Amino acid sequence: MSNSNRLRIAVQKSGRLSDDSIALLKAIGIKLQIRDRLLIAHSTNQDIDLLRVRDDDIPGLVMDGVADLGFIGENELEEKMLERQSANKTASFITLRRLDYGGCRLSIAVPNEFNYQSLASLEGKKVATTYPYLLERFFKDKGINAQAVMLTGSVEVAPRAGVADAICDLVSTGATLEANGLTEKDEVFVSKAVLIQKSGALSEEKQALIARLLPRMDGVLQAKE
Ligand code: PRT
Ligand code: ZN
Repeated sequence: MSNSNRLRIAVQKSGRLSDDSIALLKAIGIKLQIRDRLLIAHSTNQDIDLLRVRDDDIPGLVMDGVADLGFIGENELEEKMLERQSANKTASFITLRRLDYGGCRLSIAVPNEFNYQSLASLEGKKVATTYPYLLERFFKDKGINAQAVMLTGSVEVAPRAGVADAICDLVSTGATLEANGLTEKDEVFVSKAVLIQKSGALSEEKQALIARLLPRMDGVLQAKE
C-alpha cells in the first residue's frame, strides 16, 4: 500500500452522490483528472487523491483509516456503523459537514391493499430492506416484533413476489413506490450526504489542507442557499 502524504478522499464512483461530490470538490478549487475506469484519481493542483469506490465501501474505508475523508449518505453511514458495532469492530469517525445533496428518507411502505392501521399492523410480518440494522433498531425502539428480510436490490418488488409483506426503502420523489403499488407509511431515517473524516490524528500537512478546504466549502454551500 502506498504510504502517501496525499490526502485520500473516498467518493462514490458512479451513482447518485458522484456528480455532486465531484462538483463540490471542483468548486472549492481542486483540479481533478478523472478517468472513468480507474479506482484512483489524482488532483493536479493539490496533494489529494480520490478513491473511487462503491458507496457501500466508503464508511468502512474511513473507519478503517484507509481514506482520510469520505462523501457518503447518512443512511449508508449509520447502517454500516450499526453493522460494525454488532460485530465489535471500531466504528468511529468525525462528521465535518452535512451537505446539500443526496436528500432522501428511509421509509416503510406497504402494498396499497394492505389494511394498515398503525405500526402494530406489522407485528409478525416480514419487511424487505437493504438496511436491516436501521430497520431492526427502529422496530426495537417501537416495540414491534417484525422481521427484516435483507435484499440488496429490487426491494420494491418483494411484496408482489411473495418475499415479504412490506418494504423499507429509500424514497425521494415517491414515484418508485407509486409505480409498484406501494404506499409510504412510516419514516425510519432521514438522510443527506455528509463529509466525514477518519478519527485519530492526521499529519500536520493533511490537517492544514483540510483546514484550508473547509471554509471554501462553507462558502460554496452558503452561496447555494
Ligand atoms: O453502486 P453503488 O453501490 O455505489 O450505488 P448504489 O446503487 O448503492 O447507490 P445509489 O447511487 O443509488 O445511491 C447512493 C445514495 O444516494 C444513497 O445511499 C442515498 O444516500 C442517496 N439517495 C438519495 C438515494 C435516493 N435519493 C433514492 N431515491 N438512493 C437511492 N434512491 C432510490 C431508492 O432506493 C428507490 O429505488 O431511488 C428509488 C426511489 O426514488 P423515488 O424518487 O422514486 O422515490
Ligand atoms: Zn451501494
